[in-house]
Amino acid sequence: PIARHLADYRPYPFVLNETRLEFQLAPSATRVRAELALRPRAGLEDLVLDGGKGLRLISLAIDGAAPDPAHVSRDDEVLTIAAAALPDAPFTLRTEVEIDPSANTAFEGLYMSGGMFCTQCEAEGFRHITFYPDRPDVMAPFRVSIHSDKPVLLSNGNPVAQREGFAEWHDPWPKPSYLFALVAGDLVAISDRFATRSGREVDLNVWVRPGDQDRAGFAMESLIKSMRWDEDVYGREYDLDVFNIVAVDDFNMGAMENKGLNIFNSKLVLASPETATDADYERIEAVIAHEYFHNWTGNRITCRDWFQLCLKEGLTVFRDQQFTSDMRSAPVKRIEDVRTLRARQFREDQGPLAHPPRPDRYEEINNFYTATVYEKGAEVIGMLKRLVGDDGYARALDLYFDRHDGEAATIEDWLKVFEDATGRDLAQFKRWYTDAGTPRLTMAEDWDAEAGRLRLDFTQATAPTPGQDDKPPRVIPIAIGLISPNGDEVLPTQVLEMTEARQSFGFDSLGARPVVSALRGFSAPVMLERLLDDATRAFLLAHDTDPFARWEAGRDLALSALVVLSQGREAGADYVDAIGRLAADDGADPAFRALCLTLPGEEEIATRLSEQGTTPDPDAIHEARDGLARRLAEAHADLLAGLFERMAVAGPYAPDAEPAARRALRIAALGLLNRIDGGDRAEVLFGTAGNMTERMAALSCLLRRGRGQAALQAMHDRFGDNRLVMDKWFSVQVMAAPPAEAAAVAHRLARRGDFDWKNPNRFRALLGGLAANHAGFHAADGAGYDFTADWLMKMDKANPQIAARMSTAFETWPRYDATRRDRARGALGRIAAMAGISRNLREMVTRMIA
Ligand code: B3K
Ligand code: ZN
Repeated sequence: PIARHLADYRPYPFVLNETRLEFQLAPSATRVRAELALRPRAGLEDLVLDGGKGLRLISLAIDGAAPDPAHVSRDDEVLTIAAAALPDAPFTLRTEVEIDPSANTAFEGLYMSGGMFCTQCEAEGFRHITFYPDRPDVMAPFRVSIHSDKPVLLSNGNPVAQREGFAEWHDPWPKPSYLFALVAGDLVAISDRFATRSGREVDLNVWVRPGDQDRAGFAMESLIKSMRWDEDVYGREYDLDVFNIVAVDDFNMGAMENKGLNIFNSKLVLASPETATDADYERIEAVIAHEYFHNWTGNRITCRDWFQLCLKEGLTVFRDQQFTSDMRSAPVKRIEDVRTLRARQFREDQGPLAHPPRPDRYEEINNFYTATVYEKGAEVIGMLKRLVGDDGYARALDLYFDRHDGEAATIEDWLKVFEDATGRDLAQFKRWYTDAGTPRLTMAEDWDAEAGRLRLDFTQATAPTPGQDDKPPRVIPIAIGLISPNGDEVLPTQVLEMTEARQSFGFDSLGARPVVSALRGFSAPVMLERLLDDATRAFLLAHDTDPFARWEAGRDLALSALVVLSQGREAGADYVDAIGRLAADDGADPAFRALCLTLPGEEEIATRLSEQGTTPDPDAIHEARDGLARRLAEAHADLLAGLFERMAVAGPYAPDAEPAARRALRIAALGLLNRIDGGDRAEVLFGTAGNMTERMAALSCLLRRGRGQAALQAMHDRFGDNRLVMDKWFSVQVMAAPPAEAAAVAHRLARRGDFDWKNPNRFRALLGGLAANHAGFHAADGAGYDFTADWLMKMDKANPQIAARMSTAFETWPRYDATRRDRARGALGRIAAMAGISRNLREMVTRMIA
């Protein structure tokens, strides 16, 4: 295995002034002619171009002449032209290759989806299209011409010429190859216009397959909101005459920010009330924004190398989170983000795949598009903003855009703009980028009643992670508030800056002993440990002025009860009472109440147990959670039934935050009531719901009561030809299956003719659905592990990126009991021993069993 190391970076020895590409598209024999204007950077060296086995080289010329074949060599990864065959002056390299998009099942490079040509080049897909210095620090303007009989021909930048069978595009903004895109297909657009604040008129198009236009309007609205927001909040304007978005059905991830031509997984574009849930709408809005925001944070300023990936991803996630907070409810968004962070990133950080936001070694870069790079990358920026303040942040960002526009930058460059703009030394802060692992922060209180003085004693420690044993202390911003026993806030939020392994902070002139509201807004991505009794947690759930801390108090109450219950002892009375009071509080935002009424998931309970040094038992956790949910329902049956009725939204569906919040609370109530009404309410709701949000919720409830068959059939009859709805249909059956049957249900579904497994969405629906069924995936007989391993091995031959990504279902295996560990290790061992395993999957499995 060949690892790449951050320390080995050196600039490319040639400067690329311009890239010209000409495509002659044909499904199994596409011709690509490339013309690169190059010049040696300093001393003349060999010219090494990336390009794999899939490129059939037709011709090669330097300044119009074929080089001596003795000076040209190829292996599986690169084409090398010896320095002896190059002029020590600017020159033109011309190549022509033939490629086979129809055979490209990895969906990397140029491939076909539903009869259309499309591309995915990040991170290293461009090398499957032509020979090229396929690295982000080599940037050039592109001129692209396309010959094809498809009616719509798109590439990056502005259109230069369009006629039947031909189009030419010019992108004046120098860009790396990973931002290249091409689309050719039978597509229709919904179109609009946007005038930037300096007066540029931009044509906006969302391209979809004929028949899908009526589901593209929300994506367009989201795009326009994003463009305006980036001008208003970051002062960033769009810089081309057109902005195109294309929806494709076969796509390895969510979407891609190619310059001026964003390509999206159709599930993140297409939405109608009948087919998409509130969560889908919120996600579409966020991802449209995310990709659009990349135009500045990613495209105008890109990454020097792939180790710096979080430079663009962490920042762009942070920006899309700010955007959603502004469009919807900021407190609810913060709570949702923390839930995702804990479920995905803390999980990653505590297992064999832990790595820092800026890794310094990888074998396959596609394995590092992770929750740590994205979500923790965003958290780190949130901390930076908290430490330097809003003004400092704004000045640093302005300086970043001024100083690095047009460049390929590093995390060092990023931190330097903050240092220069604010005068702050960020040497210690940098550890958040270079060190893996989630710090464990403990807080103890010392109350001096005589003096009216409270002292908070903190310690921080981070457990070793693979390859990093030593974890020096980090800067941790700890937001604190103090609440008096009568519920009034006596000290509004203050940020304590912890820099040492142990540190104390004092608060004077207090009349009575206050209750401490700690880590408000989740001010740092740490695990906070403090001794707190249930009565105090219930007090915070009732009185905390910080919505995150308030929600967190309820979650802690629930988790502490669930931990005890899963160990066969009695607990939960305080929790049941406190939640009843909150549910009845009509002054509180329905979305917030919905979050509080949702019990922590089984995975989260397992994580809490293993953080406490206990081996989680998935079956016991499943029962404990079920039992507590039932008790909540029994204790508050009337209240919940009232909420279920009152939160019904009258009138036509709108995906806005306010009606979505009401539906969320209604569904949370339904989920609990479903445990005591035998599924009757769900059945009525399934039959009458006028939107997919409630229909899916009802279906899931029915399946959990073992009476979903008629509903499944009805849904299939109505939506059988809608791929996105059928993905939901596949996944809900596995997710809602009783744990002991989950693998068998998955197995049965996988044998269906419409289990089109090469489609990443369909594959994820089934395999991801199983992984999300905690006790089902971790069934003690190993059926979940074996089913997953078999499919990963099959998928690896077609699409290594998807196989590698889905293998993370196994990443927590070391924390379970010996029986499960043996079976999981056996399944992983089988994968590792597979002949012809991809670099992607091999790296993942090797790290997991190391
Ligand atoms: N930058 C792309 C992700 C590319 C993933 C390549 N395996 C989407 C995004 O983060 O916006
Ligand atoms: Zn991104």
